[in-house]
Amino acid sequence: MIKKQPISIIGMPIDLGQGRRGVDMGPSAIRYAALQQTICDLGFEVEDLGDIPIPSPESLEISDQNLKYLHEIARVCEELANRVSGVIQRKRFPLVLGGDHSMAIGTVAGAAKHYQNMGLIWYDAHGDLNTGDTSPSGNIHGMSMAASLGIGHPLLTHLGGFAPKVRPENVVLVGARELDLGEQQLIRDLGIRVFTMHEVDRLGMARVMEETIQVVSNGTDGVHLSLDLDGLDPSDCPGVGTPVPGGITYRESHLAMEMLADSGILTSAEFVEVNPILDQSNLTAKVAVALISSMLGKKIL
Ligand code: B3U
Ligand code: MN
Ligand code: MN
Repeated sequence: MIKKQPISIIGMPIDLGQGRRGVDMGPSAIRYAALQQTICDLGFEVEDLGDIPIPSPESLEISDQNLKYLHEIARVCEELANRVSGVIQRKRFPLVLGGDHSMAIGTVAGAAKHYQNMGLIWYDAHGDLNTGDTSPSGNIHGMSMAASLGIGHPLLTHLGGFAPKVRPENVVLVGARELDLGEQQLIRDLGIRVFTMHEVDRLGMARVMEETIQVVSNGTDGVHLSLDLDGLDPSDCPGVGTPVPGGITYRESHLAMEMLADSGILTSAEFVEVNPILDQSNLTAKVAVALISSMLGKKIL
């Protein structure tokens, strides 16, 4: 990221990619946690472009149980991709707030268009590497990384008119601790770099991030951070739809964001899966804002 590049906030209040209501309020919750003022206080010029309009699940019908709300998700992700692309075109840094993780299909599509080869950091308890054929749930938020790699339904993989968005050799998954069988197979087949909690514990977050930064910046001209708050431990981030115990701590996550800030490699970012209905006093949104501060280079001294 160019130092003090102007920032554009985009809200993506989508909950169609998973089964629990409330994650559509994630962008509001993050704004309520004083996101804009916090970024402003760090010395950045910042604008808020508002939310992408999303239909509510009550107004829709599920036509395919293996790919729930496929057409609606593809349509709103296309809009998000256009919005993200417009921000980058104006030489600004897109900061997208979610919303369930299906939205990454749009964010990644809009960003990847601007780079010859984009790196991708996927900070998550899950792999999001399912397809309609391997998914145990049919929820598209568990398919967005696969779609970005060009695997899955063409409406998702070819969003924005090109595929794939990223190459397996420039993608890293950090914090994984729940992977379905099909996801494990895909990781092996593609040789995707994964730092499970085993590696986080064993190597420490400093080493994990050093290696992550290397992989995503090797031969790339842009790097996107897709941070699912369920990557953190549920004790730090209880407001998520699918909490998994044994996660990355608050401190480790700050270190990770600070190392990304120091590296200067990020060209776009999204913070997703904040569900204030399941939260305790908006804690998860507050953590999101704190991590965004570190990602933007906040220093203690
Ligand atoms: N892997 C499971 C569960 C899941 C994925 N992402 C989240 N949960 N948040 C699935 O449904 O694909
Ligand atoms: Mn996810
Ligand atoms: Mn997750």
